[in-house]
Amino acid sequence: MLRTPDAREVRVYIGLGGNLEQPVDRIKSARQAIAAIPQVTEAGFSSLYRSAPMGPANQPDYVNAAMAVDTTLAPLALLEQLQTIETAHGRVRLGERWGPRTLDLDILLYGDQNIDSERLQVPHPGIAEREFVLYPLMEIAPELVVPGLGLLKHLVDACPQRGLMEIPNE
Ligand code: 5RY
Ligand code: CA
Ligand code: CA
Repeated sequence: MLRTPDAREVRVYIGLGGNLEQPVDRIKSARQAIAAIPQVTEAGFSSLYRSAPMGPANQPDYVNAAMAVDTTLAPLALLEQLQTIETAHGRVRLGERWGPRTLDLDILLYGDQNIDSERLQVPHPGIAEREFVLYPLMEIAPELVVPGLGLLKHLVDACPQRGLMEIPNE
């Protein structure tokens, strides 16, 4: 469907992840929910990837993906919409930091903005060390410049792929 681009739209990259209760299905469902936000239009979606947990190790492997959207929502308004989708997909906030979760939606980049507030930091901290963020992003935005960090392809070159595996479709 052709759409008229809105001059106030910003290109945003979202990281999707999860490691509980059918994470592949949850990430596909989250993609539909994000695309269904009225002020959001999908502009790209990566393959799905499986990887061992970074941080606390005693939890299942994760499934991750990256999504590009165009939106007229302000950063915090978009964050609220994403948190509503996390909750609707069974996310409960309790227990240890960085514990297992059904769905995690992170604003990785919001246009060329650097945001450092209590509720939201963009670019997402740790982006340069996380192969499960960099490799999916590289698939959908190979020429991307990460504000403050430079060319995405250089970050990918400096980040070992470790056990990251692309999940075949269906
Ligand atoms: C490190 C610590 C905490 C990295 C480090 C977190 C995911 C982190 C994950 C995910 C995979 C977390 C945040 N050093 N591992 N660990 N995928 N989220 N593979 O989405 F990412 S907790
Ligand atoms: Ca929409
Ligand atoms: Ca998060």
